[in-house]
Amino acid sequence: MHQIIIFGPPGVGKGTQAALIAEKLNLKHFSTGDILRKAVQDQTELGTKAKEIMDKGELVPDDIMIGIVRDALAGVREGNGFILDGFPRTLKQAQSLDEIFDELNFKDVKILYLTADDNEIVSRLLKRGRSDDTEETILYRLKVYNDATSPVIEHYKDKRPIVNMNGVGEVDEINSKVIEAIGS
Ligand code: B4P
Repeated sequence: MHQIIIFGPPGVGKGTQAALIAEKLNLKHFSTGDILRKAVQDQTELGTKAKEIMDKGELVPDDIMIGIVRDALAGVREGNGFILDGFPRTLKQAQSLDEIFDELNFKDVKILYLTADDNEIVSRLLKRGRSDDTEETILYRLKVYNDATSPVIEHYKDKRPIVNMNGVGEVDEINSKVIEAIGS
């Protein structure tokens, strides 16, 4: 069973690659960003709270996100596995996720770590143009990534296998390399 976390800075292509990997390997794709955007669209209580936070480029509180991911993963019982996209984004989320994986007996979790430089990220996200893709918010999201999220990769070093992948290039080429690296 594939147990994959896709990790990297905002706009590196986590959502893009996760969707392709999920399709090719027949995995469940859990994107915390997509879950939040759906809540915004449905105008739920979570959505109203999340929209304001996301539009500023800040992180939704850990407790909320951990609850969402715990529920999502608890539903994975059979099949080819899952790819978790956008989570964890803080050390607290990573520590809680370790506990969730232990509880659910997921023992073969791999990290797929995509990278790209800041100029590439800013230019991609400006082109995408979502409501949280203004230049000011993008730069702030990069700062949040450097301060709060990048330590997560240190947390996983020596603990779980990490597949490093350059996120710059043609989407399909990156995807072929990823599939080769994680195995089918
Ligand atoms: P996310 O939805 O996770 O979005 P992202 O990091 O901005 O994008 P991603 O890396 O998935 O890039 P994509 O494939 O779309 O987060 C949004 C917000 O939700 C966060 O800022 C936060 O507020 C909140 N949130 C989510 N999870 C949270 C958590 N765990 N805790 C707290 N808050 C949380 O690609 C970007 C663009 O690049 C696209 O337009 C794509 O077409 C393009 N692209 C992709 N690959 C390319 C390539 N190889 N070459 C050129 N362009 C490419």
